[in-house]
Amino acid sequence: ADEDGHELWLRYRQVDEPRLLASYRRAFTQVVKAGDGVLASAQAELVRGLSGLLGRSIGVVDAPTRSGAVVLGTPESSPIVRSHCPAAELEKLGPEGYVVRRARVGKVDVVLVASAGERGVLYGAFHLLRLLQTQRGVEKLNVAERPANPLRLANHWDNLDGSVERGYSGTSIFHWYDLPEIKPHYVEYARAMASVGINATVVNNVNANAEFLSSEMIEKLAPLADTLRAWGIKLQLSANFASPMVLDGLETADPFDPAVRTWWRDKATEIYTHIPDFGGFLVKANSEGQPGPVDYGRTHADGANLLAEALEPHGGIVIWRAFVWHGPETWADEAFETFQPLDGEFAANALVQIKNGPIDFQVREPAHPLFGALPRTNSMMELQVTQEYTGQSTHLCYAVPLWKEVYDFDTHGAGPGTTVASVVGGTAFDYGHSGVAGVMNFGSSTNWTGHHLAAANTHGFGRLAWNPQLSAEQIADEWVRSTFGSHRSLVTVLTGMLLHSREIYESYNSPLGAGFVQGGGDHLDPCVRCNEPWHQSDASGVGFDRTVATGTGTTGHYFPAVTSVFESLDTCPDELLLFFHHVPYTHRLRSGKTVIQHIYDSHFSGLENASRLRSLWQGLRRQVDPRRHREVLARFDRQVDHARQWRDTLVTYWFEKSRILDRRRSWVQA
Ligand code: GCW
Repeated sequence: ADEDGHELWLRYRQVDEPRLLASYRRAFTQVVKAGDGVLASAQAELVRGLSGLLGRSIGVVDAPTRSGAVVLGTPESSPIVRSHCPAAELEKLGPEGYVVRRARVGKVDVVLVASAGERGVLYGAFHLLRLLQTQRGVEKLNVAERPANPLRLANHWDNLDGSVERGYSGTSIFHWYDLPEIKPHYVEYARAMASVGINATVVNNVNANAEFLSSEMIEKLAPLADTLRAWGIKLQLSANFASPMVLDGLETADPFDPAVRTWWRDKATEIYTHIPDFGGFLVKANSEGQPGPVDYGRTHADGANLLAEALEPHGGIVIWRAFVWHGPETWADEAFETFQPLDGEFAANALVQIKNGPIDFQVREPAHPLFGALPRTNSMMELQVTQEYTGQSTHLCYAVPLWKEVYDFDTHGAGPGTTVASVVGGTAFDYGHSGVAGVMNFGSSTNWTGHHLAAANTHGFGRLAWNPQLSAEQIADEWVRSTFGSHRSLVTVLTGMLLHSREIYESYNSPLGAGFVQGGGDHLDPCVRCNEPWHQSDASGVGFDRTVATGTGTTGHYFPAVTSVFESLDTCPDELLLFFHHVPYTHRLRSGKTVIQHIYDSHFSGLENASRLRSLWQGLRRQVDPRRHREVLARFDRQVDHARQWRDTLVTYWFEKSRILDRRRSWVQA
């Protein structure tokens, strides 16, 4: 059958391995009625998933009547859970954690999917289905999980006019003007998000149109919030800081103005009247032209606390973005210098949301120096799922390895071992709120993400947010099997393609941490000359001197153990060399190559590897349905063409700058 990809990784096709199929059919025979709301969603998903995977319809029963019944619930909702799962055990896993295991109930063996909370039941149901999707044995079921990150947030940069900022797969999935009408695809969206553990979503762009907080809009959004709630997802909104002025003609948005404070308090009350579990606000302030507290001589903390105060009585949070900059020279430093001195000044229900690196979602950056440096300020991390600087919807660039590097980065903030994962997971410091946000890549295209393979990033973002310890291999393998099936060679080839894709993109895009070579406003094509302020190439060398000794001092924003690694040429990792140092073109890397030769070689091998990705995909023709195969191949055609453009542009540029010939390819003309 021709496949449009709309089901993403929730395809639930019948298991094609006969012995496994038989064992699954014995292991899962019926689903016991679970309840309403989120429990009903969990039940429906199990019925749908098991029916598909087992290739037979799975019925719902009031009580287990035969072995293989799946019992799902909380101690409140299910007497079987109450009597078979020690409350203390479930409490320990929290309302989002779960157990999946067997138990004997009367004369039958059942499978329990149990949690202290309804969300946990839903996540447990998806876990069970994943086991079958990835063809795991189920003889010994003994799963106990809890999420590492409390907040697992989707950020949509969707505008009121239906456009999506940095969206490469069509227009917004949210049809604002048709609200309160609920489209069927909202439910599919919620299922996809819930399946990887997303528990809140900000539906509008951080460059926020104030209209999203208008009374009319709030009323229209309420049914959308209801739809999301059934899948354990809280609705949140990006708030324009000047809303009191734009919407109600106040003369100021000064956080210290009593009328402004009243306005936000009333607005919060109004929102909670319609959306009782509203998550809260996300704010981009005093950044790239957005209004903010600094306009009134107040600090970012003053601004955040104004909104926090309004949300506090209702249990809401305000997420305040740390992304502020005023030009290439200070770009890597400004967020740190603005926010670090404010540590301890943010309200208990406020968080600072920090991009993974100090620049802007480049293919490689060091971790942001603010991680670990805000011990008294709830912090969370912002990752970009939409591939603004990493090939958009044209290039394959699987970001899970990149994100894992950030999670694993040791900030030394509370001594050695203070990884970013421990900071945003809330265990390193005494945070009341913390977690991870992903700038989403969903749009109106039939397969949601434009490039079929880009959905691996959506999936990977959620899975890592749940558990950053999962390996990139595990996550890629899981996505491939659920999306394309478990054909042996397909799994090996496609998983390998995903895992290498980021380094391939990097090698023809910007090796050695040079960064920011995409030009114009669209950030897709090379514009290496117009970005000289970022990579600082000149006749003498290349790279941005961000050392304390001779440069901008960015290295000094890290904790001393980290500073010393980045500061010295002897210890700075080669892949970040040009991010921290300006070096002569003849500087030798650990490989023995000069920087310029590495730049040349890597652009050539990058293109070769991009073509290799294309031919590997071609080789999967028999294992992938025709439509998806054709559509992905067309993307690879474009990737290869574009990689050639990248290679030619950058190699030419760096030859002109350095006037050093490519040792291997003397055809490069002077
Ligand atoms: O990544 C850059 C983008 C902008 C974006 C901004 C931000 C939403 O180029 O489009 O605006 O950062 O993160 O605020």
